[in-house]
Amino acid sequence: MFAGDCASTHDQVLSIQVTTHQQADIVRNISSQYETVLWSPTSPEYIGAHTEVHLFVPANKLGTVTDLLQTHHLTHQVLLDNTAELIEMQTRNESSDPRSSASYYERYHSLEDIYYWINKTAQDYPDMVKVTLIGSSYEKRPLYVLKLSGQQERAEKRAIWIDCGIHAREWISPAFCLWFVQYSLNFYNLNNDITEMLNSMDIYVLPVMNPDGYKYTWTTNRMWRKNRSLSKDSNCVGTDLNRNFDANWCTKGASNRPCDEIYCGKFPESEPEAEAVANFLRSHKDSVKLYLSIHSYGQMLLFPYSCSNEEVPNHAELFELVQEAAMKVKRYYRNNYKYGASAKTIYLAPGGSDDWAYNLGIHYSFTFELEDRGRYGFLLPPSLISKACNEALLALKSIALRVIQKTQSQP
Ligand code: 9B3
Ligand code: ZN
Ligand code: ZN
Repeated sequence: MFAGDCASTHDQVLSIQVTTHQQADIVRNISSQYETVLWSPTSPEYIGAHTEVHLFVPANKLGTVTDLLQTHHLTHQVLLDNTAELIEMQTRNESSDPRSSASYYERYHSLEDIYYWINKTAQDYPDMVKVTLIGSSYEKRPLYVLKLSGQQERAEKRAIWIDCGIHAREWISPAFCLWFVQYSLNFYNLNNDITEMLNSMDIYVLPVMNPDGYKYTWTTNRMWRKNRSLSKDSNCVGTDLNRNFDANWCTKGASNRPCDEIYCGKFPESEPEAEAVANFLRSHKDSVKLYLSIHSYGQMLLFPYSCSNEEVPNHAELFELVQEAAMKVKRYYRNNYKYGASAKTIYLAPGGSDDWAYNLGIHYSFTFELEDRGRYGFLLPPSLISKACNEALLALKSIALRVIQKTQSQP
């Protein structure tokens, strides 16, 4: 059944330890061939000496790839040998389950189901939830934002923005948005933190910013990252929405080649999904005090800049906020989140929504990278959703409550 020590009948995800620049070249090369999918880092150009690389390799290419690794003295471990099984686990019982049970939030949901959920949630909580259409995707799917409000009416309330699902394959991200909305609605007037948050701020939640890509990960390719827009002069599909914002757009850390995972698009906000979010934030920039974008994986609390090695003027303040949040996550969930300015903590990358929002004037701007820490990568089993969401929720509350204090005197 097994031909040779490393061969497998399954697709695998390998963890490869790169230690030299020459090895980095080799792995960059491998990762752009053999039908592999780079899981971490996001793009071959982020692979340097001393990088741990996570690479999805289809079964029929495993022999070739592992031979190459061996030839160049690259050590690797098999991170996952059961990707098909994990994908099956993530999509099991989806449509048949009741849509209101508690376990609803401990499963992943199809796009159709999420649209249904948005509608149902607005109906069930008419006093607290308003749904707004902020635009539509490339394939004309609606982009709905839920506005959560507590019962204390105020004329010009401050606000928080949270978007999930910029990247299609990061399924824990939309799951978190659903989790967060449900938690907020259930615990308003029961949990002090959430009550204070909703009394001081409106919270805008965009559960799936990239619905076309998300749909595609359910039907065709679980590892898809970008949106699904077509390019005129290329057969490759999709723009990386987190490279399409107007923040040092398409400089180092993004690509102008439509076939790449970090393709920046034709021009800033060329993609309807990015444009819709940018338009909404531009028209709410005076009220929105806190911007939050949810991604996975890697467990990090990041803040601007990503698009430059420069420190933002309130770097120290932002650093304190993520440090405190990470400390709480460590204390309550015994989990280590990395934290810091993006360019130094993850990689230099332009065109991201958080940097753009910061430059717009939203000076509390963050990207969360949720679990997994590498064991399952994008294929985090449903049984681990609750832990991933609870710790992110704790970090979110910690930061939001601080921002509420800090912006108190302002309108
Ligand atoms: C990238 C950028 Cl460009 C940003 N501004 N903030 C965070 C990131 C990291 C995510 C990405 O888009 O690569 C991680 Se999936
Ligand atoms: Zn992402
Ligand atoms: Zn990520």
